[in-house]
Amino acid sequence: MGAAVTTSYRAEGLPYPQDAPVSQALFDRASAIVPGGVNSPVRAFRAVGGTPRFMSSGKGPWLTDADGRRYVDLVCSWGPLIHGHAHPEIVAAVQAAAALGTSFGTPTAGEVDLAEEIVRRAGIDEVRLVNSGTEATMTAIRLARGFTGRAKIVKFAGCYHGHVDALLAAAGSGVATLGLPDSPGVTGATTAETIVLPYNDVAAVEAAFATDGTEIAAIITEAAAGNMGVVPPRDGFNQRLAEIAHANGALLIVDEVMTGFRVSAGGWSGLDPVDADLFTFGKVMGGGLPAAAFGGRREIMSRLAPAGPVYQAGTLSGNPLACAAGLASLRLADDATYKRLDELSATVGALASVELNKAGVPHRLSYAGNMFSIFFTETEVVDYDTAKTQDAAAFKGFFHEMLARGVYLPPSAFESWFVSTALDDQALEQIAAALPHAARAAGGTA
Ligand code: HOZ
Repeated sequence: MGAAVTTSYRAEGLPYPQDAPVSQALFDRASAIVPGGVNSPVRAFRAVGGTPRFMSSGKGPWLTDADGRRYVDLVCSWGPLIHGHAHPEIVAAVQAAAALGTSFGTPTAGEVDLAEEIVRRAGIDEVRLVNSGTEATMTAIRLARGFTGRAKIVKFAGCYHGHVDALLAAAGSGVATLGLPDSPGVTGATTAETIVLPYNDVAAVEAAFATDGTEIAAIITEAAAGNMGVVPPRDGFNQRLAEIAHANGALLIVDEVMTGFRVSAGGWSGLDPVDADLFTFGKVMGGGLPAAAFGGRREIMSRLAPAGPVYQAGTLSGNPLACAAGLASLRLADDATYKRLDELSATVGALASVELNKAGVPHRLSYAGNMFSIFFTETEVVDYDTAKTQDAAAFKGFFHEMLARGVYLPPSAFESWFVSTALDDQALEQIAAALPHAARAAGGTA
């Protein structure tokens, strides 16, 4: 579908029109045949209203939509694109792999290369490659149950671990965005074995283990929560979880799908070491293609089929294109990359906070490494209940003013913002120019 090139609006300093006719036409077509018009809920803009933008291309820090409008991208495909869009080395790696064949259903050298890179960075014994974060957490739980011979799982309210049935209880991300209590289709029997506790609350974990300790297979936690907005673990929280789990014969699963290889070479656990038994990974390790993984101690991983009896499989697991993209992305991610991501996220967050303060808008800027989000609330955010104190209307106004001025933010107050090293001066200037308008809109005075 042809797109009218309307970037001149931005060149003249004018906001983009609120309607997006080409995206709207695509959304109408999609809505006729795809539930809600999208293949993953948050991108449908339900929490902020308006027409979801259908993107046609990305280059460096920029996204271009089907209406020909250009945006600075602060979503980065929900985290994977730490080097920005269409990085030449990642594109070349994918092209070279594609030219050799897209899938073989056999082991390949690329899988071994990627697995070695992950194991080295994460400091784990073994890893298994899968296709999505959901698969990774689903299997990690199955493995923890198979290893311990126990059924119950502890998770934290507002943490999201993909759409695994047992973990769709008080979940973050799209479940939080849409304000769903839980998901129909997940049976009570399934979630009866899930104990949901408040995030960052060690006493609640101790109490749960005092009651159910001999039945709990594992605690699963996001390494740093990023699906109720960004809420870092309190100092020592993750390691205390490991101690409580181990004292009771249970395992700790640390979900690094969002943080892994994004916030440091070794993920959140590279910044905040933890004696976890299993880790889950995704996003950055796939370089923008579908790839994820779980791994950990050999004693546990060796229970996985075909080495052991706990079953897991996947036709496209370790796909050659995904492995090539992931490996290229990880090999590009050196100390300078992480330093730059930290600097850029600090810059963007500070720019936003200054403008919100000028506009008199109460907010909390919350970081976990280079992931961050802004909560429109006066309350300190430490868990899901406090995350929910934010003013949804303020976020909506802020979001749409940023969008109109060429900055693409996550269309939900319950998601992280993500930066890439591709953010250059021009992109930062566009963000800086948009923020005063967005801050006033958040205060209802645009
Ligand atoms: N689960 C992702 C956000 N944490 C994807 C959201 C979407 O695309 O709907």
